[in-house]
Amino acid sequence: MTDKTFPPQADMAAGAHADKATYDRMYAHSVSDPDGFWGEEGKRLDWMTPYTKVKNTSFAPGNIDIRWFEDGTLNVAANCIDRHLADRADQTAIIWEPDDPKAEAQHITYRQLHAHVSKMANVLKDLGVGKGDRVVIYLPMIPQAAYAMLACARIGAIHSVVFAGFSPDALAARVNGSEAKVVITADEAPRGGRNTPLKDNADKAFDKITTDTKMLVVKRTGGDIAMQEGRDHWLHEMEDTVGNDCPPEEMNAEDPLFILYTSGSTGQPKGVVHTTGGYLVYAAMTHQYTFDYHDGDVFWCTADVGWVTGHSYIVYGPLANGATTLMFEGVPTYPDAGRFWQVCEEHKVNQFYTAPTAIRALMGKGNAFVEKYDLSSLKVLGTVGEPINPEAWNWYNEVVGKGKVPIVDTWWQTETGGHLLTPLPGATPTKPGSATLPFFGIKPVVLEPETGKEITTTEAEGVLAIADSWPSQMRTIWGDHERFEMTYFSQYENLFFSGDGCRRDADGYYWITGRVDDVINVSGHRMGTAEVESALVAHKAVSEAAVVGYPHEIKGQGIYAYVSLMQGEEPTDALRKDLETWVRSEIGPIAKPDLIQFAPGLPKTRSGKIMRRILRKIAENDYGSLGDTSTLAEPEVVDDLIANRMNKG
Ligand code: 6R9
Repeated sequence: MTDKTFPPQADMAAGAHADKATYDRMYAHSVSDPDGFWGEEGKRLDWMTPYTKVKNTSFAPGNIDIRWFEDGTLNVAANCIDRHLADRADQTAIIWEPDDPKAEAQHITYRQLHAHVSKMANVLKDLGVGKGDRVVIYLPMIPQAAYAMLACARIGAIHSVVFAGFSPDALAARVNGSEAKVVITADEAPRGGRNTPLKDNADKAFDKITTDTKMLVVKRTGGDIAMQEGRDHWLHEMEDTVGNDCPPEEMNAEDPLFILYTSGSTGQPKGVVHTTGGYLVYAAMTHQYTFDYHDGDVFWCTADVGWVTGHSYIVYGPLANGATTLMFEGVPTYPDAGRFWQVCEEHKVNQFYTAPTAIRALMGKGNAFVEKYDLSSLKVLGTVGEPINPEAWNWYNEVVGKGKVPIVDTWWQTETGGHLLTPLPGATPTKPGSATLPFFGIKPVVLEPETGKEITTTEAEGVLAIADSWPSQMRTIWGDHERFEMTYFSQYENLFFSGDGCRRDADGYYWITGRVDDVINVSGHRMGTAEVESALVAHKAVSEAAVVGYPHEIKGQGIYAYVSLMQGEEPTDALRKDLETWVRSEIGPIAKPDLIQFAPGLPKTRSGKIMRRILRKIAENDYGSLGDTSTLAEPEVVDDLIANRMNKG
């Protein structure tokens, strides 16, 4: 089978940062001489002390040690703001589009950004935050979220952004885990015409927060909230008491910049740690090349700053490049399914970056919502978060891009900091559904899952690992370097294991086939099945639970939960609703199971291990291939599971 390919258009290639020849030459250089290549690329930043060492990394068992530019010093906020003031103080840094389409957008210049960030940095200092301290940011998509991240960077504090859709319990766990000195939140978070009581949620979290932590509150809506004397402070009141000047702290390239919690296959979410120099070099470089960003362009990434995509491609990459970055508070379908395209028209967006789940949802609403708007400013369309199915790719290409705008399907992870597999708009012929080729410096390898042997033929199918370090690789798991090694380096020696399956075709193109571990991808959000299970079993009616993913038309994957009840509990619809609400409140709305099946027993091996393979097959409606069930302790439970499955499609 030959896949349809879409070569870059000649005019795009001519004006692009990289055409095919440039990509080939730079890629070859990047992997044959990483020190030389990244030594040059590092100069895209302003250093306080220039580095003399570039790469010093080890994937060796027992000694996972990753350092880039290790003797250089710099400040991320100075690189994202101060150094642009000479040339572009009055250029818009952030366009903020509020949830309410009738409310006016804000244009924040680099000069204004400098003032806002400096003030917030001084407020944080007044609250006792210093270099190396942690600050949790629990904010909606408002400019203050970016100010807060940059304010931390400015004073050398480590931020940990918690998605505003997470529950009080999830917030408390992250505050406790990082022993944060301050939580920055807002009174309320408007989204899709409704206000979430964010400060109330934070208050609930504080009931479970065991550290000595203060709260800094942004006034977003002016809604009625309670402030606790001594603990809670209004940002605007404190800003009246501090000066405008806050010199950027000198940071080592390997000082942590942020922690971001993400789900894994076992246990509770882990705090991924990114550091200062390498992260920013790579975020800036990928933003420039992957999106072919040029001075004066308006760039819009629709992710939330609570995810890594928002960190690297709303805040750090674009601002390091002196770009204009758009920040959107709302949702794709409010007031209607034309909202994205209306914003693209209004702000003449040049690069638009979103998730396949949003594309699929909008595709289902019909083309009229797109066709109403003038999208002629678009130059590059991007996707991220999950595999994009060819139907959605084609719709994005034909209906949104009118067949003229290159699509970049970017594969990467919280752990990788920036794009690892992606086309470059002027260089790479694309194929719908493929993340195509490695970015500069990335050496992907495909392994046989069982043996770990590298498959060296061009065509290959197996699991995806990366053979060498790149500057924005995560450095450790907060407080648990051993778990870092166990999670990413213990499966296959001397390689970083991605957790994804993939296929490499005859042209050397990579096709991600999805997670091979117990992580499911719901609307582009990572969810560990273990997390949902532990929330379910925390309910008094539940004795045991097993969670798997199943194919879902819009979300990519849905959450399917098999639940066994305590003696005497009745499997009613009311209980099912109650369990849904329970999981929402334990983790957040994104973790709510789509389907809950009450199961008198779960399929287990004689040693008591739940056979997830079988549960997955049943959820997928694929029992022809259940495989060998003879090793089960009670083979008959499978018949009951099949007879009562919820997914009747
Ligand atoms: C950036 C981000 C990472 C997981 C990753 C993979 C999936 C991301 C993808 C993709 C296919 C793409 N994923 N991009 N799968 N094609 N273009 O999403 O980070 O939230 O950590 O998720 O998402 O399974 O392993 P994160």
